[in-house]
Amino acid sequence: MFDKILIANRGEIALRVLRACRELGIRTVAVHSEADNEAKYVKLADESVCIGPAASSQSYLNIPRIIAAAEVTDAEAIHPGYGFLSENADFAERVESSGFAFIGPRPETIALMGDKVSAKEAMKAAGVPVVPGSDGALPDDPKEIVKMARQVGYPVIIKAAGGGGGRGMRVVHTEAALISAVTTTRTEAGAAFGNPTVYMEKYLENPRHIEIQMLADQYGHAIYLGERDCSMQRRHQKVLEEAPATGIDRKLIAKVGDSCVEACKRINYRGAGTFEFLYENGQFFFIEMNTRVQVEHPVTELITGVDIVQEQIRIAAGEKLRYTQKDIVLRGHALECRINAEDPFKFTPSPGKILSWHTPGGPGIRVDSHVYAGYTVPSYYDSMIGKLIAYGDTRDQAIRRMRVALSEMVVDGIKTNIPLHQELLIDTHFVQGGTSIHYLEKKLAGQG
Ligand code: MV4
Repeated sequence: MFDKILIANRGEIALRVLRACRELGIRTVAVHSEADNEAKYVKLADESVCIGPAASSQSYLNIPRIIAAAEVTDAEAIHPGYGFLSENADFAERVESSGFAFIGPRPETIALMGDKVSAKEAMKAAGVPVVPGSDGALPDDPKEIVKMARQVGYPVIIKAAGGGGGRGMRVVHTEAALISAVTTTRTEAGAAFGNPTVYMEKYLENPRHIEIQMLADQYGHAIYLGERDCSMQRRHQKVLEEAPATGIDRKLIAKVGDSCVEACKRINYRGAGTFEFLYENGQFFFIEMNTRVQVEHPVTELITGVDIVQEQIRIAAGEKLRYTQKDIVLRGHALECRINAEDPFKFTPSPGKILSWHTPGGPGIRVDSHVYAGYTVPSYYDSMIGKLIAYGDTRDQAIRRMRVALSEMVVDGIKTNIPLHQELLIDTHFVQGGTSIHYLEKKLAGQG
């Protein structure tokens, strides 16, 4: 096992990784920007290194500084968390070529999955169900593109190979709009991602966003840890996640999960990863794979009993998976509310000093947060200040526990989205379960 790990991230995930390290008896190095000098997890870490000014581009995205910090502290491995450099193949490559272990997949795997065209091809070849579409990059010839769209059937969606997470895509409803949409998406993709490659898919009008959590070791073993429903989102920002997904045939999930296991084995996947699917009319369609630990990993931890961050570390250290698929038994239900420093209905950021902070507790409640009374939420980074996670034997019990937890939670000094969560937790459609990716935006627009 590693002696010392450098945590190349900030906020709640830095603290989450720190806790996993401590439990494993691993020393920690926190790297931080000038804006995060006072963060408590920085003081909790065994060592800390300031890697630059507040702007992420000069600190949390500054590859040479992070590698230099690992060198001067003699760390053995680097955990990238989520966001920032976590899915940057060049970073993973430079971490490994500098002699450190990257706690994540091989750089080539990150690059393969970063290109959404090659990711989809790899998954299709492995037997994972994918959205019908162009089967690769779109050709230049407009006539061929028109022909493809007729075969796929309108509406179609044009997506950038270098995009993902909702960036670089355009829905097309008619043949008249097709070619200009392709041209615009190409131009924007070239400018935004340095890659003008685009592809086409059938546009699914009202799907749910279901994702499957994977773990794979370096010896050809892979397992899936069930699924999460992340449909409750606004502008591609998830708001509330849960596991398992309600109302989906468990046999179908097992079949899709098995195909994900097969895919991980084929691409020689290493570490934790997530297969993102759209689910509509009883069918799963792969869209993207995430090669990092995700914000919402705790809901999976609660229903499986697996510590995903510890497993990431064990895998990177060269240990064999400690679980086989039959060890993974889903039990109960978990919900996660992302707590953001923002106006609950206007969504404008609300950074500033937290004057009081009281977190809920009791059976089945978990709070993952780095903040405390007196902490100032910096304006430089995303607005998430913590995650409130509720577990119950049933979804109904998890919902009840979450309602109580939200009512106990006190955050003074800044605005938070807690009032939005309180509304959602009594929303009849949410309580019923199975709402689509468009539900929250429609509700907020007054059509819910
Ligand atoms: C789609 C889609 C409908 N049909 N692809 C958005 C984020 C990126 N990961 C893929 N996205 C979508 N791809 C097809 N063929 C609808 C979305 C989409 C979406 C997906 C997941 C979660 C939220 C979303 C919000 C809007 C659109």
